[in-house]
Amino acid sequence: MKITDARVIVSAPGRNYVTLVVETDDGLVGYGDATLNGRELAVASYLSDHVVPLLIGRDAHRIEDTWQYLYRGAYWRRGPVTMTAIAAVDVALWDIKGKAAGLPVYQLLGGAARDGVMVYGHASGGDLDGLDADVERHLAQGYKAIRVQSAIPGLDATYGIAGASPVYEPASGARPQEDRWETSAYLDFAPRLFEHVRDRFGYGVHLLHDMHHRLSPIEAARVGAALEPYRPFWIEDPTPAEDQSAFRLIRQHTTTPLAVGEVFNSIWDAQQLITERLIDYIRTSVSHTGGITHLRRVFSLAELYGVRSGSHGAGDLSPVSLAAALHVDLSIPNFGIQEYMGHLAAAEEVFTVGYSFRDGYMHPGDLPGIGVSFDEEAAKRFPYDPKYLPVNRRLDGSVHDW
Ligand code: KDG
Ligand code: MG
Repeated sequence: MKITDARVIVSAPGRNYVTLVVETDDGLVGYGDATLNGRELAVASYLSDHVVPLLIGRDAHRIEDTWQYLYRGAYWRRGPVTMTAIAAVDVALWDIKGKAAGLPVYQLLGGAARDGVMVYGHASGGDLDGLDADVERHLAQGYKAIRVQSAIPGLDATYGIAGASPVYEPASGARPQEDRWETSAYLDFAPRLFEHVRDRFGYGVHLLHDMHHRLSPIEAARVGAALEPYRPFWIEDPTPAEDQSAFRLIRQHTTTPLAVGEVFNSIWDAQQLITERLIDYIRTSVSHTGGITHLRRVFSLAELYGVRSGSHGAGDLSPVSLAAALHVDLSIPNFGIQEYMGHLAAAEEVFTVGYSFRDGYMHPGDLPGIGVSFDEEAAKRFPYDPKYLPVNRRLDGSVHDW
């Protein structure tokens, strides 16, 4: 089965998505997600200019060979642009293989290892009362696990607060929005946030929290220890993620479970974290970590060391990526949890999905392949809308991790 055509469509149904469409001489079409928030056109060019010409004429069934060819064959390795591009090709080929076999991709990955995939939703508030209302909304929808974020008193703009939009979207504007950060304000506030939510809702729901790379190792250690009585499911990205050794210090001081990985793009980014058991959950995403083929490799390494999966699933991953993640989640032995933010209504005009949510669990569905279709004509109604992720500055004006 030969690849006859591949093209990249950049559209903005509610937000920007980069979608790869791959066609074969058997008449099958596969879809991959190549979205890299705020840097969309870099991946679109990598694919259109450098990868698509290599795909034409290749055997669509040879997924591993194509992965190796694009990864090793480029000589230049890793990096979010390269690995997001490879991911889009990989997922499109798994989609085609599933369609050729008449089976959902999770069946090709060994079949269901569980009945459903526990997901966590995002609750946030401009203050703790606002957060309460959002937690209540999620509980009413059946969520068993909820990420809790609140604006921090004294700081104007804080990561993770949805505002009026039903789906949190940090990217905006023709220039990056500038947020303000002061670590001491956060260190005092985080335990109060957890105390408040546990007092109000008890211990029957899993609570998660994202620190978004802002703390030093010893600051993260202090918050992790302070949060122990409130039993977080995890604290996410406590420190800038490039420094794997930082987690050793955090680990020495707290039993609060640690999660990291949404900005990783290769197994090498997590090698030390996994093999030294410095984390509890690896959050690599299917779209930024080389697709299903490489994500499974990361999770298999993690399985050996008792580390569980917790895949990134923000709204900037298109429905194609969310579906691909669900197929992996359903089939691996060391699944932990899946992030689920959902997508804006406009995305439903372009993507038709086979996955479902019920009572806190998701299932990828049983359509052949990945189970998401993409309407290229509808996508034309939503032209690309360039946006940037915010930049973070400390109160003294210096740039801080966002
Ligand atoms: O594009 C950046 C977002 O994906 C990220 O800020 C979301 O941290 C995030 C999360 O955990 O969903
Ligand atoms: Mg995060």
